[in-house]
Amino acid sequence: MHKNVKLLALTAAAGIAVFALAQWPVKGLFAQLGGSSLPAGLEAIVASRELSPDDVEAALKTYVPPGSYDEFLLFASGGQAGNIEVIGVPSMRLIKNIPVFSKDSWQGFGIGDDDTKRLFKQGAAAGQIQEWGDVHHPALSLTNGQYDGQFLFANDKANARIGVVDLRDFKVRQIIKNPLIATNHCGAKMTENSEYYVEGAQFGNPLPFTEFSPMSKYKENYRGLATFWPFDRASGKFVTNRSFTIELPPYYQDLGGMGKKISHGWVFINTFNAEMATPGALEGKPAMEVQVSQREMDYLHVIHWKKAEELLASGKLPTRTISGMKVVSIDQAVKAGILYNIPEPKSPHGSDVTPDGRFIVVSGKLDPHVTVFSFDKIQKAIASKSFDGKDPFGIPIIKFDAAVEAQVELGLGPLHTEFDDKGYAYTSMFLDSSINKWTLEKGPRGEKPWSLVESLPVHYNTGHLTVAGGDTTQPYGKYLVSLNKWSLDRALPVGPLHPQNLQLIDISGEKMKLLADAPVVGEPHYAVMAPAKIFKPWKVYPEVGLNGLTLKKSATATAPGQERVARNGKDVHVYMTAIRSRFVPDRIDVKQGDKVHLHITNLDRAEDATHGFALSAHNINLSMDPGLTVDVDFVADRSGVFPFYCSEFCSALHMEMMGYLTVAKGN
Ligand code: RUQ
Ligand code: CUA
Repeated sequence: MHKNVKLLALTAAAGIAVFALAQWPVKGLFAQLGGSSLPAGLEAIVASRELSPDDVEAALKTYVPPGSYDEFLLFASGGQAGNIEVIGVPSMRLIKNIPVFSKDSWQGFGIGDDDTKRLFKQGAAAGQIQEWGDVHHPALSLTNGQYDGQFLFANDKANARIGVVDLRDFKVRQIIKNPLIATNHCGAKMTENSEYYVEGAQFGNPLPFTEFSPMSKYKENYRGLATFWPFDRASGKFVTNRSFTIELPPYYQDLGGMGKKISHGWVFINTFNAEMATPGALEGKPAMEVQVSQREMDYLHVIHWKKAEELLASGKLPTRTISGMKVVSIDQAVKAGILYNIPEPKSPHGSDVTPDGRFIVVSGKLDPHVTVFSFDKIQKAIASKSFDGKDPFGIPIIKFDAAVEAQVELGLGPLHTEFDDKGYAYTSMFLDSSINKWTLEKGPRGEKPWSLVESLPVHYNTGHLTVAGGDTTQPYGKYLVSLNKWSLDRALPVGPLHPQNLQLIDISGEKMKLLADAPVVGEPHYAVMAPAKIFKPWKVYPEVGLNGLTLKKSATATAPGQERVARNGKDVHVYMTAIRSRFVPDRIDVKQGDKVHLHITNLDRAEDATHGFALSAHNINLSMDPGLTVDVDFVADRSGVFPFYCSEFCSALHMEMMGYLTVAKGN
């Protein structure tokens, strides 16, 4: 189909291409088109590259000319790479890597500097510093349920941690560790006004997880939970001592949908392993995947966090303190009417709330339907006590029929759903490898309600998808990105470990259209997409001598002319400045065994004038953006002569931006 496409035919077939060409600010070119054909030069390119009309249309839609900007920013989780990748849409070009839990020597993150050490210490798990993370679910801060462009949050599934990224400089400001659980999977991310980040446990464990209990006591002693971490916009930090936790059964809490508008104040967290299976392959137990898929139904936890917050504030909800965390027991939560279950089919993953807050869409990977629950019906069921008994922990089970609004047959392996600006829903189909578009209660083009409209194949095995603003109260629509688990033949072969593959899909028209493949590194579990214009990052730091973690004037900032070396016994403090293209001082002479404290201030005020500080044989590389003061401590434990140099090519005389650390033999 790519053979010898005649551009005359293309004109008719791809009116959009011509329309897009008409948008080009190249008047001459459009005139040459004459409404019927492309100029010979373009025709030759199309022919020699064997492009189809569809290819040409996709190319035009994704092309961002040199010097121009993308319309959207995509924040894609880097999975086990522990980072977030910032990608421009529609070009799908990588713009930035944000290291969150893992080191990144480009940004001098975790390569010796004191700030990352402090940050990693906050995020220590069971007393041990973790130098990586498994980032699954990025979330943007919200105001009235819409992205406000201020903060980005990322969870670390492996260690039940959350990182806060400040979008003024796209850097991590805080890492918090939930001391009760070993792993998380992010119940529902941010509430409508970023009041709370809701963290759901993943795998059951004793509370806290650092307390041993034998697996044979799983039902008795293991638990799950949802922790509500209050976020304070002014400081840009979680106020950890004001968090509260609702204890949950040791089913595996999975993804969650956050109430919006009328359902604000509620969260809907699905679970799997209502079987409460435990592993034991060597004792002859079936594999976990078999044990955990026994039941037809798991449970969706329905939690009224707003009421919990009110009751806690007025002292009417008893709590106990475990590992410094305020915990509401399951019994108390049930008694207070803040915790219910609804049966949900089968191996559920996505739990997604429609932009109007009225419906919760659950995707059960082993059920060919998505199940749509009505918030209104849930409220009525609670009020009229339409329960089907209780689960083994005493949590009332809302009758499935009383809560369900629709079940939409979509195909195999529905996983996650988001919404556009027109009233369509889109579900990623893991087994079918497709994006399926369907209608909610009203078909925007007169289609049947609650019905499949279109299925677009993706390559391959899509996990999550993201629509621009697709988890907010006002989606932007326009683009959808499918985050595929397998890439197989989609990229040039580069060895047995394949890249992961993002696919950009245009959803602005009547039919979905695949525009581009974009291989990435790290498992992309989820991504959020927002218009670039809502972000207002700094070009340089607002003043000189700021500490990168506190954004306050650093106690070790050094003004020009104040550079010095101050010795105090074995402690040698070096107050250094960096400016194109020199370090002052540029020689540091110490004795073996001295403890060296470098404090380097980048005095440059020019945009993009970042300096690096690479020190040979000491595992140190710093990065000082214009205005920052960066500190590093190390023991000069080996004698020798160690050059240091700027590792960021900052000027014509960048190669000369260097110095020496000399370490004389001690006695
Ligand atoms: S998850 S696909 Cu956290 Cu869905 Cu990975
Ligand atoms: Cu500073 Cu290169």
